[in-house]
Amino acid sequence: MLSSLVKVLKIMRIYLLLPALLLSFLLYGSDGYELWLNYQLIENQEIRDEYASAFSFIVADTDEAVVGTAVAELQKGFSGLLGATVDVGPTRGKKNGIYLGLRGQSARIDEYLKLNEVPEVGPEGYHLAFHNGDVLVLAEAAKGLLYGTFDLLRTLQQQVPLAALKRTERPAYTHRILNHWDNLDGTVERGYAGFSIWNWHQLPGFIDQRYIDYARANASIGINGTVVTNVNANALVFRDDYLDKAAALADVFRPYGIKLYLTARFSSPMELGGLATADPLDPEVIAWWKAKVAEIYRRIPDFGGFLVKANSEGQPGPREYGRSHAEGANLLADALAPHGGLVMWRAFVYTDKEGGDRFKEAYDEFTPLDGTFRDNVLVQIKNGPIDFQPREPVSPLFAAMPQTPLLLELQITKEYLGQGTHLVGLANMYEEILETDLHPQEDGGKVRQLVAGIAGVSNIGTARNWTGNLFGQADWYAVGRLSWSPELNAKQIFKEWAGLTFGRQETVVNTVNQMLTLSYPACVNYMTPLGLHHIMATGHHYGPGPWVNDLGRADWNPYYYHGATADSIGFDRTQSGNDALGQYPPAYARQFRDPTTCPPEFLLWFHRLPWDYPLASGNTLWRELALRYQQGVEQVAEIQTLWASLEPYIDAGRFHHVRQHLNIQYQEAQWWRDACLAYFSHASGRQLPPGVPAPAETLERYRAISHPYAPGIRPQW
Ligand code: BDP
Repeated sequence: MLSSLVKVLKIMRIYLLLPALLLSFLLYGSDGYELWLNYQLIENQEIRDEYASAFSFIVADTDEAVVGTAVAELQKGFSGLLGATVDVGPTRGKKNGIYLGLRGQSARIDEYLKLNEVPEVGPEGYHLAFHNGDVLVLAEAAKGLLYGTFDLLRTLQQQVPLAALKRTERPAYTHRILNHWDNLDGTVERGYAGFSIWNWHQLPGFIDQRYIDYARANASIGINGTVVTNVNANALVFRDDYLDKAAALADVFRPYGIKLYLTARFSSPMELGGLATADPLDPEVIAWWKAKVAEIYRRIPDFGGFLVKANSEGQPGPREYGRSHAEGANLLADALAPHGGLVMWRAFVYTDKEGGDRFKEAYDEFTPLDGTFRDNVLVQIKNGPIDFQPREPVSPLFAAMPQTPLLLELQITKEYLGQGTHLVGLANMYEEILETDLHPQEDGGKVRQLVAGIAGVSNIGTARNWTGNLFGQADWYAVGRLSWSPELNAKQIFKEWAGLTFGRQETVVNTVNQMLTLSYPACVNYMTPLGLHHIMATGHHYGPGPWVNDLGRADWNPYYYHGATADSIGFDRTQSGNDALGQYPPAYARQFRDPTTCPPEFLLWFHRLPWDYPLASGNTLWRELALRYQQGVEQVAEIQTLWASLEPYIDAGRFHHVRQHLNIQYQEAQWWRDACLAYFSHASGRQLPPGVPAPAETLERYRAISHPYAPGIRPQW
């Protein structure tokens, strides 16, 4: 009698709570801090009841720290999703629960395995199942239980009926890493979300809650490593006191299955160790690195290893001593190998050589070294041959180093894609890159099949919502999900993120998906249509600067990349030019060789053509270029309209936040169109076609715009 009264009261409490919770959410909303992990109460009573009956307690058959993390996450998740507290440990009188267990170590799991065949899931994979009223998360190692838990919670957030729960997941890549370009002074190179979240000054004593929430967010999308310092590295991070600080971060990350990595400045033995050289073959240098690495592992037993940018943009490296990149990488690899550490050696190199094309340099430098790197070296390659442009053909290196494990470096921060003010769903770009098939006549030639992992250059900062622009969260989310399942398509990711972030209503999910889907082609159209590239303003790269042609080195100048004259425009990288196309497998390069078959989005990457060149669309090159700039602006207007339609569904805080950024984006899309078309119409001597408005200002005015304090600029520039 008494117990049924308690039951009724409990149910009433939920009913009373529900409208109040919803109302307060709509009124005050979210500030975005909780990202995609906001675990909102499930409104559908039937589903909530179903979940509540299956999740009345949690049993974890292992006491490793990552499993503790998983259990705590489940409790947090259930309290949000079900509005209920779930006990840990079997509870008398309650029939069904959730079991986290390892194969061979848990009676409940082994009982299930007797009846069901589950393939090996490896060190990080897991199997989820609904069996006899219980939910089972099973794995071979504790980390799998953590990832399985986050997947389960994601599934519940999407309100999937439990009966449908039966799947095995294994990550496609072992290496799923974030790269922070964060400096020890708290600034972030190419960061548009405030300052670095690492407060080096107050570490190791002060552990900001953000570090923990950061680790949790990454674990939830499968990220298992993070490089916390900038590739333009500072040797100071290897000093004792800084290593203690780094160790404190590693301690925070460990229970979330995340390894800490550091960037290594190649000249550290000189700067920190006082040696006269950093020559990789010098015995003293070799000894210095060995000792330093041992010191790191004493503090951080699971230290991940080093990321290195060498002989690029002024960074020191082995070339100064006449040694190759492989000799440089192997020096560090040998020091790390006894401890199980890795070297991620970047292929983003270009030298001061006049007359060379940056496009070709990395390939020329690295392909002869294939097969000469130690086993614990990965070569990390940016997606494109130049530099994170809005749309690049993929780097030819992906198909040219079959004996070396490769990492794909993707940009999450949007240095060349609108930085902090533009909504650009990068998952579309990631999908295009991953699905590019460099060996179209063979199996296994897609970029996603050629790499061993993904490194995403982070967009995280001290902004309350982490990424500054709220929709930047979708890019962070996408890199995590793709590094686990690279075959996911952008639409799946957009919808998933939208549902987790803004709630499950279909209108919201579909509209947010439409916005994100439109946004990438929009950005390419209003910035760099038809394969234009590297035409951003100097230094900060914020806004257009196609006219810039007075910088110290030819290939720093936007003009170098398009060379517009009264007759023609574009960069001839075919056989009649510098034959950069020759670096690709012939079967892939074929389509690009001829301007009539070259996909229009890559046209000016590979061809120099007359302004009146007729395109398949029926337009001349000039007309098509102008119309695409205009289309980009119109697409942003469309995105604004889509967002406006969501006003009734989104809390006021986030709605207004996004609306303001979209307003800026619209103005800036116009700025890009007008400034570029003012310049190109001047260079070509051609009038704008009907349908494209005259630029609002004169070319001189656009050239005079300056942003001395634009964020993210390299301190040394
Ligand atoms: C360029 C950035 C520069 C980075 C460099 C890199 O402008 O700040 O240091 O890439 O990736 O895009 O090393």
